[in-house]
Amino acid sequence: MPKCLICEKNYQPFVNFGEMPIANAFATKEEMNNEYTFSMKVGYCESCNMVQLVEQPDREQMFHDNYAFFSSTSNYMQNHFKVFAHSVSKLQNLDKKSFVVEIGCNDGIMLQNFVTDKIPCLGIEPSKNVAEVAREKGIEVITEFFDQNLAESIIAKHQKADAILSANVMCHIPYMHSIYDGIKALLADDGVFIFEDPYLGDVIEKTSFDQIYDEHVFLFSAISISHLANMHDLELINVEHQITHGGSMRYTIANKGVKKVSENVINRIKKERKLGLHNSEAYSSFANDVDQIRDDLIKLLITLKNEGKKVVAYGATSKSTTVTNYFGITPSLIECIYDTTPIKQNKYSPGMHIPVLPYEQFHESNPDYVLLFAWNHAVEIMNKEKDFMSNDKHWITYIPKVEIN
Ligand code: JHZ
Ligand code: SAH
Repeated sequence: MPKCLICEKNYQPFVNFGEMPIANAFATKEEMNNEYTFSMKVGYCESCNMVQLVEQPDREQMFHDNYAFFSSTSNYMQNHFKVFAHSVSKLQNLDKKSFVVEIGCNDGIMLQNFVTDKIPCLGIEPSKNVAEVAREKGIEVITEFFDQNLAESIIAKHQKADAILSANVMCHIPYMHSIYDGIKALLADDGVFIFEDPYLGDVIEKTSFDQIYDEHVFLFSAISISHLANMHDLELINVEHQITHGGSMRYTIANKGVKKVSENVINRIKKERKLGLHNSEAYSSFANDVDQIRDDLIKLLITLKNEGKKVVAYGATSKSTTVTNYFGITPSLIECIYDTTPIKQNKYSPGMHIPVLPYEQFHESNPDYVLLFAWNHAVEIMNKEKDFMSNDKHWITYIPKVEIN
């Protein structure tokens, strides 16, 4: 039986996706012959309530100098992080004497706002190619993995942080205790650690199984984060639900006893208990629910193929690697995937080898149906394509169930 990454108790997996490739390993023809895979299972620890991947590839397999995800590809997300940054400045009264650290700053989508406002900041970003884009925006970046040792070296060179921020990064890191020890050391007495990640409650309610892939080691809840913070003499003082990435939660953590705990925390934990997230039964039907989506989607794609329809996909997301590989979606069902990210273009999707083509060719391809892999950006994308999609063309979505729009 696997051992919990947080409390070391044994737990049982509740869903098994089989062998999976690295979600962001978009491959050239040569690389396609030598793909790394790992066994992807997810379990729930009854002792500390943490939902987690049983096995995870080494971090260097995922985060390196050719990392394929660039945060700034979505205009909606650019605005989201601008509003996020300004809310932190207001909460902590930040000024030119303050210090902000972001863990996993990627291309600088969040920190660029602090640079504009002349608030001193530092990004930690191990994937060198995306870090370089952040540097071009005038952001100071350390290209290493954050952990307790790195936190100590930041304190020695800079000062304690008034705000430590992180978005869609904490759930990527298996060595949580070293992270929290580092946060505890780096945080000023009245500092805040604010992070957001895809929310377990949304994943269970919507069966958004494609949030599960190599990079996502944990699916957090207020219950599990409150417990983890406590283990490190820290305290969960606020939670705010976000609509980003299909439903996320923003958690605010402070030194224990220093700041008032918001009613939001108590209310959210009550909600989670009502939903049963603290009981293994909540996870018992998940695998069957995923298989129902698989059966419906595959049936639809085969029907469309038999009718001679042209079906393509939109957004070569990390999430789509779970969908295509678990469902067995090959180029015979989906011709290609269109995406705006240059590093993914003219390569093949991990495992199923669906060609990824430049977005510029999407309109001329004249599809009948478009499978929206970037369903979390549905509002932004459907709005952008509304004129093009109006003539007898249809979107297909599959979270929470298969639908033709
Ligand atoms: P998107 C990544 O997940 C990986 P992914 C990571 N593990 C994570 O947690 C989240 O991000 C934060 C393209 N696109 O955001 C760009 C268009 O082509 O759903 C991207 O390749 N046109 C860190 O990969 C993809 O779609 C558009 O108009 O699942 C979107 O990827 C837009 C808006 C996007 O994240
Ligand atoms: N914050 C951005 C980027 C998310 S992508 C956003 O929300 O869009 C996840 C990033 O975390 C990657 O760029 C990856 O290189 C980085 N990362 C992974 N492990 C890390 C660690 N231990 N310390 C700092 N960054 C890490």
